[in-house]
Amino acid sequence: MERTYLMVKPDGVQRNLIGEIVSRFERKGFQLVGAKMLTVTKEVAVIHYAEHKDRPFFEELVDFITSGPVFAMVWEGENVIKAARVMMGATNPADALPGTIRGDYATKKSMNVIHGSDSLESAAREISIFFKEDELITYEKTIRPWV
Ligand code: RTP
Ligand code: MG
Repeated sequence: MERTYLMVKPDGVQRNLIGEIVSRFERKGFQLVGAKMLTVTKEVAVIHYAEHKDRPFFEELVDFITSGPVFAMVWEGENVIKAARVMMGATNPADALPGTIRGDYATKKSMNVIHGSDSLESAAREISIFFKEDELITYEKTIRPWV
């Protein structure tokens, strides 16, 4: 079953959006298999955002993601990587449709509330950066056939 790495960014934690965000993915029918609060270190931020290291906004991005606690999660489900990206909305909240997380809760590209893996490869990479295998729980839900 496919897994993705989602993270409520420091702005989302400060604005008390953890519950709202978790709730959206629960109600959609995805399964939370790992979650924790943590503060991202500069070293981890540089690894996590390595693909952006030559972009002009890289320093601002690292400063922001390390500026306060985040809520790190692994979610499991059918096509969860793509579906979570759709539920998050466009990177720039000005382009994010109402009904998406960024469309409903963000105005700035630099503070867009949530991160989500963008491919199978990045999901595997990011999950391994933030979670040990024994922190991820696989379990059966009896209501699964209904969702
Ligand atoms: P994320 O990685 O956070 O899920 O966001 P994303 O895939 O939608 O966007 P990505 O291109 O990976 O960019 C990572 C984060 O960098 C910030 N950003 N700032 N100032 C800018 O032009 C700019 N471009 C990107 C955003 O916070 C974005 O989420
Ligand atoms: Mg990205």
